[in-house]
Amino acid sequence: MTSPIRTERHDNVLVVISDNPPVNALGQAVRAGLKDAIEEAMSDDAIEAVVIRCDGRTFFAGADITEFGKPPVGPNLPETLDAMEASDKPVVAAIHGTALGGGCEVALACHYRVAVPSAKLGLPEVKLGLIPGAAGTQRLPRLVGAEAALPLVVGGNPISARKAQGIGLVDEIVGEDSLEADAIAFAKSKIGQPVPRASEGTANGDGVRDPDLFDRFRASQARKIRGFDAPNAAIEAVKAAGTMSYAEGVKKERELFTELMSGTQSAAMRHYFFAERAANKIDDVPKDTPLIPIKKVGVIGAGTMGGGISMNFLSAGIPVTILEMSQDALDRGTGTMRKNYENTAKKGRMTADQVEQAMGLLTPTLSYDDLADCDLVIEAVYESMDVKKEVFGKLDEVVKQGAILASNTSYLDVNEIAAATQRPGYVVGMHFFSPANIMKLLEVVRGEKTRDDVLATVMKLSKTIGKVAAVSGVCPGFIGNRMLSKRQEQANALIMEGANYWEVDEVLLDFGFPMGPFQMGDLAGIDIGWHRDPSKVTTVREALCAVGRFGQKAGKGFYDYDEARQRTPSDEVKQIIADFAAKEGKEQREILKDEIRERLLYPMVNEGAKILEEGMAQRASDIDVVWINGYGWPLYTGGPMFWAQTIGLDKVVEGLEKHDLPVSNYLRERSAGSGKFD
Ligand code: T1G
Repeated sequence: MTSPIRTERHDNVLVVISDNPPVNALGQAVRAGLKDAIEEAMSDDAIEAVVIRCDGRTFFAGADITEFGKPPVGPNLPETLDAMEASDKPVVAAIHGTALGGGCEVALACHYRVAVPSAKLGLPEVKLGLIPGAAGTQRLPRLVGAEAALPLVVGGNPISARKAQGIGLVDEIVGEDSLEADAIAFAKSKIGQPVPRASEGTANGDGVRDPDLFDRFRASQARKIRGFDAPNAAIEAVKAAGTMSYAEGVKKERELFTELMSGTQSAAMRHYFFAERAANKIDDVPKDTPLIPIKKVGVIGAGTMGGGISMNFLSAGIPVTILEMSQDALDRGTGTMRKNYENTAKKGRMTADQVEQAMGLLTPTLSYDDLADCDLVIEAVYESMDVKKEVFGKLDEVVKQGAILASNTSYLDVNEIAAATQRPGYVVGMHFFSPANIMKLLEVVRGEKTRDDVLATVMKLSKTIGKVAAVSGVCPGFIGNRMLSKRQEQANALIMEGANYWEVDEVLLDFGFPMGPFQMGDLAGIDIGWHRDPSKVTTVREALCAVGRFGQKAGKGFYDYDEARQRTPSDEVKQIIADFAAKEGKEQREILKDEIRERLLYPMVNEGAKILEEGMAQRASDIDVVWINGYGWPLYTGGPMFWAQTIGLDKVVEGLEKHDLPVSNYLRERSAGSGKFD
């Protein structure tokens, strides 16, 4: 098999080129080829400088993640990079695309780095539950200083070539279309000069002067890194660069890396990496299915959902015509969209021009006729089947043939909605999650008659608007809400049986969710949908509303809130629940957190198994993608189905049986078999 690495001589410069699509991952063949090429350059006196570049869309985008978890095969990257750096011949990294992870480490081991303006550089290993493992945590702080290195290593987000130049990671920005020639010229200009090495000295030259830097940084990231192991390890590795010799620092990095690699969090996050990409593929839709061009989108409803949905397309440069029933509602909706954009601009994440650009693509209207030439229309109207059917009936009359008609419904039957039109093949569900311009998840609901090209178009479009899409079949609640209802059922049952509602929330918080159901209820408002009759009390929520406990906005709901909105459990609420239980003749008992956790989470896994068994999800990993992106299931456990496999499906079955909860045949069968869903 030919090596993915080749070399070309340009006078006294050897250009080492990798051609390993799709992203020049540093797999075994690439590492071996790199090693040989570097040895060729070092042993030939006619070669006085080296340029390393990649064919295709990007410079090395990291180690080959598919090799992880398998026995390591040499040569190993760190040794190859140390040998290269030790050379006295200048080695220049010529960067385009995304130099990530091991790719960025290759660049760091080069003596110089040049990049095209559109290039990005980063160390995203923490997003895989790892830290850089080829001396990135040691070279980067020595090159750019610990302060600049920390956000890159601990946050894992890439930076632009210009920003990289600003911190000293990139030496020169070269022509977008003349990378190789400019890199060769740059390399020639360095011949005969002493070569700089990023492994020399310690971070910040003579060590980090600000001893509190690391603790301060850790505190500033507390909310984001809660529960994750890798970010703390990354901070420790960068700290080592400021206090240890390079050799000792690399040893420390290796220890931290190895521990993370063998841990459950990295296995979970590597699973998620591939799960997210798999979710965008539809097994029975050919890859080359022709796509429907989406040049203009219509949105019906300018409320919270309609406005948020519209912003996704506007931000991606796709014009939107938004329809409301009254001018007042239309003005309110478009006003809210502008305010959201302006808030984003205030945080520096958008420029004022970009706000105007986005809003300039918006056409408000009161008339269905203005939707006639849309390629896709998404309704985000009131969750009532009658209303949806009426809307789709009108769309069917007005909108051009061949356009996609999508419903943002969160649980209604998309087949029934499709039947209200003469074009059921063009009807699909696009279930966004509130706030729709922020939440990444998009549940694409495939009707019985939804056409392949409609599905393929919506899946591609989801990437264009920055969403993570997963396909669901038509069933109540699709994937996410169907499993959520099982957790909610148990949460309500638990507090009636005597569990403290704040401990139900704590169990989910401790597990890694952003908040629990009762805290969420207070945030959203206990009085949503309340009939406003305090004398009519048939549920705990009605009882709370009856005494003015509407939630955070009222200073009290399930919890009491102080001015800083800090919550404390309420004896009054505990008593209200106890009274309810007594009225229903329910014996209350002490319920420990282990039982709470099992009864909240195991029924979700069981429902996920039923979803798979019914074919409502293509694969278990799609369910993981839904729950991580739509409901805050902690990424470091890989999602409900991967987590269940990690703790053992047999444990889940046992727990369900212990609490007299249903066990689906599919779950039982998988537990007794491979112990895996997919
Ligand atoms: N290894 C293996 N396959 C990879 C890969 C990788 N590093 N990166 C991408 N792919 C596959 C991906 O699964 C998909 O496959 C195809 O390439 C296109 O990817 C030693 C230990 C580079 C920004 O974390 O962030 O280096 O689905 O759909 O949207 O210290 O891929 O087509 O079959 O994402 O244009 C660190 C991960 C590794 C970078 C391109 N590097 N990749 O995005 O395409 S750990 C990363 C990405 C490491 C060192 C440590 C993105 C991308 P398929 P894609 P994209």
